[in-house]
Amino acid sequence: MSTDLRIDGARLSQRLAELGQIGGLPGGGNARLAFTDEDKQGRDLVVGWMRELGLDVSIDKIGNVIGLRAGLEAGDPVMTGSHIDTVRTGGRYDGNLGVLAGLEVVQRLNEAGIVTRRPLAVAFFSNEEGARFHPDIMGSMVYTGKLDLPHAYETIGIDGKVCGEELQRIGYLGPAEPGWLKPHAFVELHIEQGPILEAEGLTIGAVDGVQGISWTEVTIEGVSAHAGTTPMRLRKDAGYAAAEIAVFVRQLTRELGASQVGTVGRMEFRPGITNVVPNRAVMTVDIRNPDEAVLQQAEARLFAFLDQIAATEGVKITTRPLARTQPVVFAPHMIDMVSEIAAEFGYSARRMTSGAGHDAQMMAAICPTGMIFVPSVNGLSHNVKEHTEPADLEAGANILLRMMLRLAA
Ligand code: HGY
Ligand code: MN
Ligand code: MN
Repeated sequence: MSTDLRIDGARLSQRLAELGQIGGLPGGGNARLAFTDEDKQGRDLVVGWMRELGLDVSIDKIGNVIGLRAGLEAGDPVMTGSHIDTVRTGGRYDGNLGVLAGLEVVQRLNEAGIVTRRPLAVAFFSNEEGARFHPDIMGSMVYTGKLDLPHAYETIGIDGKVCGEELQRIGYLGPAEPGWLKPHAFVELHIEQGPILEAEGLTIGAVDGVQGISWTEVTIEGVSAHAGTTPMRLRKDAGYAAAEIAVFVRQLTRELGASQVGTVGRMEFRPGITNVVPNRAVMTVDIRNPDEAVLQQAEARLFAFLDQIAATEGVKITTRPLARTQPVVFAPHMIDMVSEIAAEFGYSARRMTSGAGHDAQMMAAICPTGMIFVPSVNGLSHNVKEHTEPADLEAGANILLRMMLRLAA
């Protein structure tokens, strides 16, 4: 079996460009929020490619799609995959690269007439981003039994739609039981979405794990009042309390050290009128840390501050957990294999932990899992300017090809 097989980089970039046209945004990105018409169109395109490549396509009850390629023997497949749903300001590589590189691996093996001992599988998981229906990595959480179907189906989106109904509407509420297929191993190729590889002039990240993630929605209720006549000491200003919380989140990252990150991604005031003190604010807090104990400390500090600001500002604060995952460490032999194969190709590489969440962090609970990172230009992602150089795309996909061959031998 020729081990120096390489992928066709131009074809991979061509598929990325074609998928990127669906929900295409000015500036080069794409918006395909989970279970929207754009998501359906993207799914239809990728499923069409899967079928063209001779894969046996299965769709499960949360819309996860798996394309199976028979091996010489039956048994658990070597699986690769990621997601093709995006955030509203998504780039064309986040998630899409991992799925389309998997298809490129299949096409190269088809062309080379290579059939691996173990079966292979290329998957895309539903709603990895959680940008419309919380939590994120929903499809792979259901797949690995971390979230039950009824709970996923009844989730209400930021647009008021019901998750299960939208999945049904786009025609991807499939018959297969989520998790019916247990992989022998899972490998995900993904862009780094941060600045490290580029800053160090490296091509490949051998990912050792994923940091813990905690998302909370905070609702603050005060009293709307006239902006001119109401003395400051009498105000119950939901907007001001929200602003204090956002400043606290930033302060928390300064106090808890370099690996603590905190983001207030959404903050909405009601009634939202210049001369009316806001009586309602809804905001989200995303805090992450590779160390579970420190992440719990950050959560405890946040909730203590919410109590404190509620008391000092005379407002009512309620919270709703949107997502919570613990830090995950990948299988050492999978991490080492990425480094070894990078060295075989002569690609510069380093070990690193993922700042972003990925489906791989769920798959690590059911099979040996690894991730391959390639650089993001200017460290940008979740931004239409997201870009990875073709040579780096090719390098990552070449490692994926060889790693799947090695795992499936
Ligand atoms: O939020 C994340 O880390 C991922 O992009 N869903
Ligand atoms: Mn992603
Ligand atoms: Mn993302």
